[in-house]
Amino acid sequence: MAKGHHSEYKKMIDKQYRELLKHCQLHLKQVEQDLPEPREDFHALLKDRGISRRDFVKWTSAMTAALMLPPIFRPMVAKAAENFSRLPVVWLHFAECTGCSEAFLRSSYPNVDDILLETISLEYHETLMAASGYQAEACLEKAVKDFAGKFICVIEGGIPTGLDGKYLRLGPKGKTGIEVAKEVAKKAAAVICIGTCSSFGGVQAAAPNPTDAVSVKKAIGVSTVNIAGCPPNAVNFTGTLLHFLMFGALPPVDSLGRPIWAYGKRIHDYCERRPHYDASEFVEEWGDKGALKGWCLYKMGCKGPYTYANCGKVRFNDGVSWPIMAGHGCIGCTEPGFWDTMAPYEKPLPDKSSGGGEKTVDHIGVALTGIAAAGIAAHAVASGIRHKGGKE
Ligand code: FSX
Ligand code: SF4
Ligand code: F3S
Repeated sequence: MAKGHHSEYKKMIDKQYRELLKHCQLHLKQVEQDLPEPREDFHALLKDRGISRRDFVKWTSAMTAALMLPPIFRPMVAKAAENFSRLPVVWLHFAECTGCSEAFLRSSYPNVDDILLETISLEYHETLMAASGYQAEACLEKAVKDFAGKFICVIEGGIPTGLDGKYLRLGPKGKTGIEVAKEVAKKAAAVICIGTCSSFGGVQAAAPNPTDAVSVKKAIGVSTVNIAGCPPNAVNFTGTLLHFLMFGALPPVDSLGRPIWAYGKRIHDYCERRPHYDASEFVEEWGDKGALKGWCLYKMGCKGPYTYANCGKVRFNDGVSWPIMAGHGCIGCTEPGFWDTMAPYEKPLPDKSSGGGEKTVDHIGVALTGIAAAGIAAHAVASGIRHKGGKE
């Protein structure tokens, strides 16, 4: 690009970010007016858990970068975090292993993301709340009524649709998963699917899928933002909620409903073993010389070239590690139908093209989702709240 064009382009992008920043500032003010007072003093809680001011600043920088925002947004991320506990959330469980909730809520060394999730205004969460039976149902009805149009409906688990949904019944009246999901989702500001089960069906939808389990979108026909992964990364969930608090809109998504800021690139694109892939240095057997040297796991079945997610960038457990760093290939857990399509997990997928190598994997990766550019496009702010109920 010629220099003149380059600076014109930069000016245009800077202007867009400045406008976005203004929108964000106004929106956060609105949040402070519209939503209930924070239930927790966030900074007191951080102090109590041994997180210093410096750690928090470091976290805001990392989260701003993870959200693909320039550093001028750092104070806004901090402000959204302080207001996190204002956001009313109703968290539903359907067919799944509850690993998503477990992964988020049982960290032994809580980091800022864990603490955020702890402060969240959980109006209803079956596995955490003390109430059960009629009392639990009354809690759910009250939350949906009190916060109608304002709460976020988070759904964990796929929805069985066989026998009219009767494989999954909940509560004292024995409502089906389909009925509960429909009732709650239609009153929510937005529906976020947490994990691959609610996003795409997940393990219970794997062949032979005896209960005809499907994604929330397919079961009840609403548009959802899908935080895929089995389990997903807490950063991708907190980041998506922070985005909602900052801009009043959920982030733009790819063709599978996954936020572009988190799922816009492949595991293969962020992988620290990638130079070894490019140099054709592969682990050939568990524990061999290549394994000790951290070579590429493609021949041991790594599905990183077919999988869209930021695991290598944000890692898990406060950035400690992630599957490939720990020595096993990616099994593709953020992709629809991965239990069937990515198996066997320790063997490469059959190469259907004659080309082989990077050309093939790039081609397959792009064909899977057909996603486009990131950057400012990952934040284009639509008017009002996106992804709100309604058929697509
Ligand atoms: Fe599914 Fe989450 Fe995997 Fe488990 O609930 S995404 S089976 S980690 O728990 O939904
Ligand atoms: Fe990393 Fe897997 Fe790609 Fe190898 S194939 S570079 S291990 S993502
Ligand atoms: Fe899942 Fe692969 Fe990340 S298995 S956790 S998408 S590295």
